[in-house]
Amino acid sequence: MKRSDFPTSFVWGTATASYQIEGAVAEDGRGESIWDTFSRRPGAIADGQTGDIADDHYHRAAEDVSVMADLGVDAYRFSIAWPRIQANGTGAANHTGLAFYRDLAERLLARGITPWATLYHWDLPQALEERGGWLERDTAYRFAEYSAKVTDALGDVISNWITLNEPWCSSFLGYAAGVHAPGRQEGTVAARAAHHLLLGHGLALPEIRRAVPDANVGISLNLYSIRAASESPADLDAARRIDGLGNRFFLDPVLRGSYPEDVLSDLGEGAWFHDNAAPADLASISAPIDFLGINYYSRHTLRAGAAGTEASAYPGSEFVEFVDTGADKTQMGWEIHPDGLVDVLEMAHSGAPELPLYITENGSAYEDVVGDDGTIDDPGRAEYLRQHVAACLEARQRGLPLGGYFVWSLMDNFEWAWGYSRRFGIVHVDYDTQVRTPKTSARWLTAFLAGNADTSA
Ligand code: IFM
Repeated sequence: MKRSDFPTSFVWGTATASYQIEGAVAEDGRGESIWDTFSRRPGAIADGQTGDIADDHYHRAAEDVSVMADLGVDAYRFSIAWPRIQANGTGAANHTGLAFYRDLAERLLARGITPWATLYHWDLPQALEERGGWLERDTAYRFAEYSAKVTDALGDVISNWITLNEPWCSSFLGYAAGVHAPGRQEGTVAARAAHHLLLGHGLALPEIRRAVPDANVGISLNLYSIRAASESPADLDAARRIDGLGNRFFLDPVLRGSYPEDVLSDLGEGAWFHDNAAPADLASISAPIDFLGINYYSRHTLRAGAAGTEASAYPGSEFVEFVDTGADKTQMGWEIHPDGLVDVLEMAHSGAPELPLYITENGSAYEDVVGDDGTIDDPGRAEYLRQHVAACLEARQRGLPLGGYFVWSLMDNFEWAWGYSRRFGIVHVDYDTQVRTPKTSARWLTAFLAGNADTSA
């Protein structure tokens, strides 16, 4: 496998998100986000840490752009912190916040790296959460207003825009399981948060297109390859439910303009959606996008089981069991199935045959060891990366319209409820010194991008 097996237009990038790397949470007019609040809740974060400093990227953006230039990537996907732009989620834009992202974009462009900006990667202004957060329809309008301000200000230096990152996480992990900010356990009502997130995406689209005439706009969904553990009707139904809530509940409204009826019925939310998710909402949500971003990490194998006792990320389907198939896992406990990447591309492609697809995240956490000489050899992550790049090639050879691949993540960072105990970076971050060191996986990527054939298989 060589880079030249892919078209020259194929985009090779790395990805991060604001709260996970920036730090500087109280600087230059940034307001509080739901993650600032949630990370201070006792027991919410595995290692009791916050994103207060994280990778200190806010002060080290120039260095981080140089790290990327040395890697040889074409593109960088980062997110814009809403509370840096509007401290309380409404009102005039904070020019200092905008200036930070303009400076970042200009530095990237100067090094030949194309910026891809995500408008919402989970850091909702806390003030909006206090008004009901994503359970309130008004938050969708606030998001569209914020998106307009950002794209009006930065559309001359950034043309690639992603509205939302992984709305399943924002809604079901945030408002049902309660393991992500804002940490609420509202059961099936979390589906309403999903609708308001998607409505925000739909309302933001025309704003972005107005502000950036050459915009390339999409949304990033976390999709899973789903299998039933057996052909038994109960196991097939378990797979249908998780595929429904995790994949189709987001793909269908965006690509087809409707919510899957079976999922609304599993959730018992049909009446609310009938009364509140109007045809006009669905027309906005399904307005044409230029690409679909897919974040792919793993496959789920499902069977019917006993109801769990913890608040579920799949409300209405608490009796479904995730089966350990014995496949190798990353440190997250996520099974490694590179062929699942092809499955999710096929799934998205079947719903929208003309739509370009991008893997906007893919990566792995491993327990890294810093060698005596300061190097970090991460064969597990390097192999995960190689296998998933090979899956991208397989997808293209099957004719799937895959236009690019972004590694999650450029560098180790705050892994949400896991704090700093999980490292996804291909570049190591020493949190005491903030020194960045490319790992073996990064060196593999650099060699691959430089055109060296991969011989490690
Ligand atoms: O770190 C996250 C990222 O913010 C969203 N997608 C999954 C990654 C790994 O958990």
